Amino acid sequence: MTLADISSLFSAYFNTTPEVTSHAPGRVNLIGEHTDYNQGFVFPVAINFGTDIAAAKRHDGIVKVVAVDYDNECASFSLDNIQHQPQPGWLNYVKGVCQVVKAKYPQLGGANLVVTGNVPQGAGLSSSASFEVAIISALTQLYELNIEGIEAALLGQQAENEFVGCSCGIMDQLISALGKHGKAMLLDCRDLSQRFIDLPEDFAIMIINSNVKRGLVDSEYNLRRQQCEAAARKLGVASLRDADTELLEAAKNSLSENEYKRARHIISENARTTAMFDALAKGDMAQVSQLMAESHISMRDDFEITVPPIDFLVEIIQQEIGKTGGVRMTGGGFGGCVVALLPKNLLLGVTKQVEDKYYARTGLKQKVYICTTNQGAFDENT
Ligand code: GAF
Repeated sequence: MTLADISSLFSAYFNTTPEVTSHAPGRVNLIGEHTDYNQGFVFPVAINFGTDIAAAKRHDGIVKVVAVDYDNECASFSLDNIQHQPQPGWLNYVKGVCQVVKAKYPQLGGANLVVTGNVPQGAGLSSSASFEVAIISALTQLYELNIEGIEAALLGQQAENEFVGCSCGIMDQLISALGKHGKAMLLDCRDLSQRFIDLPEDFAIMIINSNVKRGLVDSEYNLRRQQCEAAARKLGVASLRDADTELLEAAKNSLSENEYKRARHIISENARTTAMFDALAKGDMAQVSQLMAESHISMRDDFEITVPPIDFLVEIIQQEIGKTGGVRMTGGGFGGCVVALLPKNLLLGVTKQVEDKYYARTGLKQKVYICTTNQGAFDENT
């Protein structure tokens, strides 16, 4: 959506022009899954799907929001009395963000907000983080809150952990805040330092939504987190970031089978994620292909977060691209999307193979997005 579009939507609802607009992107993670809350490494890219907000101040301490994509549903609440809504929905994200921002910046006042977005929801492309970061960006501009990228990401994560109720890590909010055009980010989730690497120009990022209806995502996600934390405790380390294969094998008998497998995924995935940065730096696409393939197998067999239609999508695409590019499931798991990094000239062939085979086997209709990269809402070039 262009700035003019979101501004005119705002004018239509509130009969006045907005004072600020914000945009925060969704993301696709190329490798490094479930490593963020284990203080490890992730490798996401900010994409050309995101959330747009137009906003203006109010002087009565009320936040009023129009959600364009939910039939223009409108809701309002007072900053002095923010109550969690029992039924899940978009409003808790706004309330959660306002609560954590207000706690740190008491000068935050009321606002009128119009919100719209195009990140596919429930697909593992971070529609929630993009929403949180877009709200934080709008409030930061409106009230000149001196919030920068890392703080914005931490506030978004805090809102999601403490108010919405999902124990997510920091990856999604941080890439939505600080992603850079044309680049993937190697993020160290322990100290939040970032290294950026150019993506090869003749390669495309293809995302295929499996359209598997995701069930139990939050409970399975939180369970994986608990299993990782239990494994770290038994290994005597602060987080699985500090464990290695030798330590894991030596302590194997003290871990349950699941704890052992979860830890093995995290240890091997951290190594693959840093290796991915080096492989891209060298332009070694055969190595990229290998690392992404191993990551998928580890998510399937050790972390057990893939589902058969997703495994099948990966198989179809892998056969088509061979060692020229990589493919794996991306995001939290249990459905959602597959990501492929592949030469642009293979896009048509891969799309055709997926169209020919996926529905016939699974009865599900995939959706293909050819993505471009984007910059984060708090990137200095924004
Ligand atoms: C979800 C979470 F929000 C992230 O923090 C991350 O753990 C991811 O799943 C899995 O890598 O997107």
